[in-house]
Amino acid sequence: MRLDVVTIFPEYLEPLNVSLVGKARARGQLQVGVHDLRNWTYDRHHTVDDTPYGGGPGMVMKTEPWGDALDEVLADGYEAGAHGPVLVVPTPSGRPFTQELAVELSERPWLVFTPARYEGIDRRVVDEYATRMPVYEVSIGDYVLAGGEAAVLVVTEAVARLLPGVLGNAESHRDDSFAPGTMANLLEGPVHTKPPVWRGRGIPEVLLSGHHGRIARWRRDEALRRTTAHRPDLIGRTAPAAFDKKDREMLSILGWAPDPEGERYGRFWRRVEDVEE
Ligand code: JBE
Repeated sequence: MRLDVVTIFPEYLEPLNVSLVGKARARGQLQVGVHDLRNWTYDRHHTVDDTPYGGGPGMVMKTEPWGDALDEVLADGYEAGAHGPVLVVPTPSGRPFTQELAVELSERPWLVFTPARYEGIDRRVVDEYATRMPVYEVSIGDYVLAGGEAAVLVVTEAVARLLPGVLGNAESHRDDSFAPGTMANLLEGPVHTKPPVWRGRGIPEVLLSGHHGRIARWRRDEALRRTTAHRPDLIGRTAPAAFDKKDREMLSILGWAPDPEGERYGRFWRRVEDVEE
């Protein structure tokens, strides 16, 4: 896979040299180009932003540097043999970046990222490149960052670990929380390792029992416990068929029941205390 990032803060992308992504690069599984947007400014002050039409606070990133940068980065990539680029635009007004989208992007041969500072990029830039390639406007969460660079790091790491051979163990994806599929998407429960006692704290006995069936059940129950506590939305929208009898027992203990009323709009479970409202 080839990655290009155009940014006014190339040094912000230094983490791409480290850890999993850095190793994938070193092994040649990932080609990364980081490009300084200001290389495509021609005035003394290397201006990349201007005041918004229609008024309002903040500044908007200008069309010309982005257009010239993207034209050159794309031309150089094609020249180097890359093909099938998609544009990935991190923005708080994008669609949510999910594991499903990470899988989709990991299947593309070439990602071009355009992280913006200020109030974002002049709309005409996205509209222009959308006529030439798929454009994904993505948000990594409902909070406001100072710019899209951190989101590029997030998306890159989520995508890179899915590339063939990067993680080593192909099994490790199937169990990922949020892995797409028909199974219930549950958060993973607690994990433990040696020593067996630390500051007076032991290990749940079942994990030392060697009884694989009971261990799997305990892990499933802990996953249900954690998911109901932290992500009730994930439980609510899980089809009843994704839970077995023991799951239902545990859900009942945790105060969850089937919601026949909600089924019409994809809410299959509700908290029992919500009943008498
Ligand atoms: O999620 N994002 O991609 C963002 C980009 C820029 C600013 N805030 C964000 N949340």
